[in-house]
Amino acid sequence: MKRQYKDLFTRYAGNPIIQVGDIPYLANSVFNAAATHVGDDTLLLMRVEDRRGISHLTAARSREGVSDWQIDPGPTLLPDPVTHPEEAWGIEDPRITRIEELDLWAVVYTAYSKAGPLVSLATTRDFSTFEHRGVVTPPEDKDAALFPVRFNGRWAMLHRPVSAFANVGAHIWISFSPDMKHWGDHQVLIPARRGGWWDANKIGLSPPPLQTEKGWLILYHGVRTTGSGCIYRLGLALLDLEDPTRVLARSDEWVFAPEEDYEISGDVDKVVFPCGWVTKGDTLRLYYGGADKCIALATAQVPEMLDWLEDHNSLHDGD
Ligand code: BMA
Repeated sequence: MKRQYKDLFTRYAGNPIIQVGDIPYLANSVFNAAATHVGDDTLLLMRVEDRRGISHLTAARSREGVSDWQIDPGPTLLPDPVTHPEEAWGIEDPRITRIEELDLWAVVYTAYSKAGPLVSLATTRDFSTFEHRGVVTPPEDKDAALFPVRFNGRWAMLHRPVSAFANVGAHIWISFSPDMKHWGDHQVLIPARRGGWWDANKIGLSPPPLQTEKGWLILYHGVRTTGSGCIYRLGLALLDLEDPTRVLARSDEWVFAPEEDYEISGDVDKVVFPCGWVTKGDTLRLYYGGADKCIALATAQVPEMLDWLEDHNSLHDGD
């Protein structure tokens, strides 16, 4: 008999967990935060958009990862347009990967250059000082994150380049590097579907890949264009643990979509946009931007997500 499911994700009743009024200085909005564990704390690296329209990153720490956020008194990581001209119009949407082998965190983010958005890398050991390692892929490219381990000696990164070529769609790619700086062996990993699908034409990675016993669990966003604007929804995929170029599963339906007021209405309406998740045992905490205005939290059970994906695998359906 087919397993029965309720919604995989449960929203925290106190959402949104962080709003612009919680930031200790004036800003326009706070959203799209990366997440990681630092010691016993959960750390969020939040995108804060200032009142010029330029974004920077600010850290928030909490013991339970739900409330009582201690927010840095000023910006934690500012764009550095003097030494990094590609950061002229800000830095956005970070994803954090803990790299045990190097005893550091890699932060991959979108640098908004005058030639368009591109992917940049910084590393840190304490989330107070950062080493800007600079551009890793040229524009237009965003929604990137590193895997925490090497594959046959090389680092791997998921990202979403956009082609100017008409109607080819924007897909999730995978690339490899010996040093995290120089990337090659680029290939399409998960293509956007076409037609009426929820994830037609434009998709992108959401948080970094999560290692599970069945494979690397991927949460990605699909951008559906409608007569009244775009809807950002989320779906799942699974990659082989040893060879992440092998896609084992991809969900047919979306698993999370804008429903609550703080997701439906904001600076950009109908957007749920996670850049981070953390786990404790089987419980997963997903941190996501609501309507480009606030940060919200939802929880899920990893084994249930994997079962659901097995039952909703559309990998071999038509697109
Ligand atoms: C994407 C990114 C996100 C944003 C989303 C909706 O392209 O720029 O930062 O949340 O659009 O506006």
